[in-house]
Amino acid sequence: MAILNILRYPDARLHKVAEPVKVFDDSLKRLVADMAETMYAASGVGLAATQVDVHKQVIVVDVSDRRDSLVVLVNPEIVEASGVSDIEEGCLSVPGIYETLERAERVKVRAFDQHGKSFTLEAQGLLSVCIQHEMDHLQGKVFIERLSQLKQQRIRARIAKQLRKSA
Ligand code: GNR
Ligand code: NI
Repeated sequence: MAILNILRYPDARLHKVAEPVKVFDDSLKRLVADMAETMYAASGVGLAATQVDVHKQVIVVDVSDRRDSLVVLVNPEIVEASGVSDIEEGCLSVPGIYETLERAERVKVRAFDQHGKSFTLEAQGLLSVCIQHEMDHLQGKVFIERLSQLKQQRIRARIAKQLRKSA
C-alpha cells in the first residue's frame, strides 16, 4: 500500500472528468487500497480518485468515528435524492477552507464495489453530503466552485495569502 499525493486547488488536473471503470482488476484493487490509506492518513472522511490524479470513477468514504466503515463506490450514480442539507464542508484539496453548500439530505446511490459487485446504498447526513462532494470531484468540480463568484474570489485571496505565509 502507499500514501498518494493529494492535488491542491488551484490545480487544473482537479478539473478533469473521470472515466467509468471497465475492468475490475488488481490495479483497481490496489488503487482503492492506496486511496483508503491516503484518506485515513489525511484524516479525511472521503477521497475521490481525481484528487490523487487518477481520472477514473472511484470514491472511498468513511464517516465513522472509529474509522472502520470504509465504503468503496465505483461508477456511482445517484438514483434518488430528496430534502435539503446544509452541512459545513471541507476538502483535502482546499485545506483550511470550510463552507456550507446546499445539498440533498438523502441520496440513494447505485455503484459497484472494487470486486465488481453492484449494490445500492441509502445515505443521509454527512455520508450523503460526502458522497455528493466526491461525485462532484469525479465531474471535475471542487466544492467551492458551487459558491457565488464573490465568495470564490474571497477564498482565492485567502488561499493566496496562506501560500505567501507558508513560502
Ligand atoms: O474530509 C472531508 N470532510 C468533509 C466534510 C464535509 C463534507 C465533505 C467532506 S469530504 C472531505 C475530504 C475530501 O476532500 N474529499 O473529497
Ligand atoms: Ni474534496
